[in-house]
Amino acid sequence: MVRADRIQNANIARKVMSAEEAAALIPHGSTIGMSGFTGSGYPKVVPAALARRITEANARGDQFTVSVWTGASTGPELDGVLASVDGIELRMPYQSDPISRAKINAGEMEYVDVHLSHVAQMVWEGFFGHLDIALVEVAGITPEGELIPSSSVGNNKTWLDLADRVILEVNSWQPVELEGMHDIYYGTALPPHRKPIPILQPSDRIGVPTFQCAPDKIVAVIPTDHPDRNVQFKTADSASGRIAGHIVEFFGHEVKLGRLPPGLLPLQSGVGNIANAVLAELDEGPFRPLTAYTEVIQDGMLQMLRSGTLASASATAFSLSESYLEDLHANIGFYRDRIVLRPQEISNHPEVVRRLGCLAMNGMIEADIYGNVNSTHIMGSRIENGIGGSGDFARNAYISLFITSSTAKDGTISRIVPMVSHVDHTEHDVQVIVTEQGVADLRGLSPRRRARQIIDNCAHPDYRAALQDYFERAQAGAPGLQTPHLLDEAFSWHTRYLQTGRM
Ligand code: 0RQ
Repeated sequence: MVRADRIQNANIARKVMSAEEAAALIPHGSTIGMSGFTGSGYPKVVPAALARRITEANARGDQFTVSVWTGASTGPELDGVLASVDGIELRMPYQSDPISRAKINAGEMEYVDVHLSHVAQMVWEGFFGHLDIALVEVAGITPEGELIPSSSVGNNKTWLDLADRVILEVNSWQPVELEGMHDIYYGTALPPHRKPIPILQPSDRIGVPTFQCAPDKIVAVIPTDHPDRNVQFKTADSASGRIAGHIVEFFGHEVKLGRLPPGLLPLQSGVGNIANAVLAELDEGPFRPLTAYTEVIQDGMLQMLRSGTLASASATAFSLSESYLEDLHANIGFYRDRIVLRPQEISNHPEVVRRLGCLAMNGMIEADIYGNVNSTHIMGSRIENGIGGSGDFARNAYISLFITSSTAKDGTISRIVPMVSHVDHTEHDVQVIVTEQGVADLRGLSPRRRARQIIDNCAHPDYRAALQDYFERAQAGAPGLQTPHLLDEAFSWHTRYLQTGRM
């Protein structure tokens, strides 16, 4: 139910209008900073009204596009509706929407794929140009005119600070008890004025619970009651279960050697089925008490907070299935004491990730025999999603793991290849690779020793001999033996797949 009492400031309440009226305030060519991160906290009604306006303009023969910046991925009511009317000229910094993906890969939408911790500073530096409008979902507005964040923080602080004009969607579907869960840090600055970010534990609070916004910048307020997009998790398959088992065993080994404490170090976990299976296994495992300094709170983390395995979690957003969303809303007080949601420049900040010593676990498209990782591109050219926060965490983690099944597309693709078709994480940022086959611990190894570990421990048996053969012939025929490659053959696995449907 749309609740007018969520807007407690009389001056701001006077700006309530319909989504259509708000969309009419957005001209062609605008750059809009929108809220939203992994399907939570994105504006739900103004983008659709804007899409209708774009359709009408196009029918009249007028051009109408906007540039859209967000925290990360959003939902069909934002990316989907705007992409389907060819309304987005440029998109950054991350997307996972099927329509947007198709438009980008057809060359019809410009896409800038950015490390998520870099976005705010790049916008402050002015690299991306001027921000005209902030379109931000909030959970409420206090009598003093402060904005209560909703289910993600993302880049909202930056959008609200920098935009000329602000449009707010006040969503009464979001629990009002979210107030107090957020920690909005106003201490960032550009060099040479930066100070240390004083987070020493994942649960530390260093900011304030609300966004500040100059009231005269707010030009429109739209009450809504629309739910966030849910994610659907498949039940863990046997590959995910085996990967999870390998990771728990690996951590156990590190604890035994005294290289990790019994409660491990703050976890960062990507989203998806494998990540959820890993969290479920950790929930059963011997490590206590765990903490998380991550980007997104997913089902597995709520489960671990409930069971007490996880003491606290820091992130910038939620990404939950329907049943866990219900659990969050029903027990919001319990979770508010244990979860801190921060701006993504802080949740993913390299300084903090390095200081806390995060254990980073991210998915990948493919890795090569020397440990370079491709997280973003299919067959070297087609974007899947984007680098997201994987680089923020991988380079700065205490231990950086990349986890995947060893094949894709029913075994027709090996995710271990001679040379990756696109590089997101270089061999220098990839310390451990885990597939259902096993673990390649690459720390301290030279490239040729890495190759043996990766081929022997991680490649699927169907592809292992061919990788071994390539590696041996490369050592015989390459122009050097530090990282031996046969350049005319290095991408032959990808070209064979494109030509025959099998690597
Ligand atoms: O396509 O569904 O059409 O079959 O790519 O692959 O196996 O479902 O992989 O869900 O684990 O995601 C890297 C995309 C992995 C993700 C990536 C095809 C495959 C399928 C997806 P279909 P899977 P996952 C913090 C960190 C970057 C962002 C990030 C990602 C589709 O992990 O976006 O890490 N990472 N953020 O069939 C051809 C290959 C392929 C392939 C997979 N080698 N060749 N197609 N596919 N491998 C994130 C947070 O904390 C939020």
